[in-house]
Amino acid sequence: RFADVAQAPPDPILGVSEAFKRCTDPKKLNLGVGAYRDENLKPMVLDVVRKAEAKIFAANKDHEYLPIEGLDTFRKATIDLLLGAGHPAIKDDRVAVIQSLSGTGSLRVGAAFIARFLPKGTTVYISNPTWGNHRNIFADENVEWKYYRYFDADTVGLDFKGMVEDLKAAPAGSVVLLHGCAHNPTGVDPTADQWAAIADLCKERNLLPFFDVAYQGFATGDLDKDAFAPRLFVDKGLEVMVAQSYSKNLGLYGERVGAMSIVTSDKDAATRCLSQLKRLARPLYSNPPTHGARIAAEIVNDQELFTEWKAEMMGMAGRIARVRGELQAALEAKYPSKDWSFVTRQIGMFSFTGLTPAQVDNMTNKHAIYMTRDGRISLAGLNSAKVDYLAEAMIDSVRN
Ligand code: PLP
Ligand code: TYF
Repeated sequence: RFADVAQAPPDPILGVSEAFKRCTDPKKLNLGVGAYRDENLKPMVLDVVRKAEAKIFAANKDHEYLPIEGLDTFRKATIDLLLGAGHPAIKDDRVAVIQSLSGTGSLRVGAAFIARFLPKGTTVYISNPTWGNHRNIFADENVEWKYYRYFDADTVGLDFKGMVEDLKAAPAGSVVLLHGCAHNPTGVDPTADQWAAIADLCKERNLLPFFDVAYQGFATGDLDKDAFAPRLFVDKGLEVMVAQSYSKNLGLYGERVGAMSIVTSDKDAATRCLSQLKRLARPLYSNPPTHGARIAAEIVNDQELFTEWKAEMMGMAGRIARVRGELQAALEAKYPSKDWSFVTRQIGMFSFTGLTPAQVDNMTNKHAIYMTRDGRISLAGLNSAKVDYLAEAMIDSVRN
């Protein structure tokens, strides 16, 4: 019965962490997973998270089930964070928000919603490349997906023309998955004007934008600026789906804190959409976890903690920006004839280095630097002390 079950392949990103753990080389460096590390390359718990937890423990709360749709104060905080408190869509009750299992679980509930409530055969267009799990999430819900062009390796920038051509060719009613900010894995986002053009195209072609917001705060360090794209689309009158995650910006990775929202054009539709999101969640996991939602709600709904969070967020984004600058300078000093400017042009946690799979193997096998085979490095896993070592390994790898 079970003897014939085939071995599943490891996750291309989380598998890198497993290999890193097994490695005994003292020089080893994990630039695989997109998880923030402090300057000592240790996982970090934000001070505001500690403070919120102290408040929660002091209040002696119980461990009852949350409602299927999650914690009310969390749901409010999360949509306020996305659209800005007092946004007309929130005031008009046009948003269905369900707390779900972080970004991944929220995307999955969204995929289930697409499978059940959008016309049969609706295709989701995802960027090429994208976070590897996007494909699995839609495929496992039997939702068809196709790539749209996104990254231009020659310019190490956005292939905006290709993206627009592909979206123009998508059948009306298709879903377009967009990274809210800090595109994973490329670190390349559309400009404000390009976002506006994409929004107009979605409107003209009746495409449904589905934002994956996993890095709000990590692009610019500013939570509001990083919500520019979803806010613009909603302000242009588009209905959107949004999956949000607090894994990165609050460092709540293992607590599974996030939400799936649908911004509709009328209140009754939002009420019905929420009822169906709850219906989808019930047989999947029944109701979401409590602790992380309480933490996020405490922080976003409390002026003082919220202000502190913004400062800590700026600190994390600032550290990443600093090591980016240092890495680029080291690469330029050691190999001046090559253009390394992409390192600081890219934003968010990642740099897409252009290293080929064979070069990545050299990084790992010869230099004990762990990264994904698509050539992505997580700058959150780099510190000043390791910059030279990384730069030398990269140059050794591109020269061989
Ligand atoms: N979407 C993108 C683009 C990501 O990089 C990630 C990874 O963190 C997620 C979604 C989901 O992460 P989580 O399920 O931890 O919130
Ligand atoms: O891209 C990353 O590194 C993060 C973390 O299945 C992650 O998004 C990676 C793989 C995965 C879940 C989270």
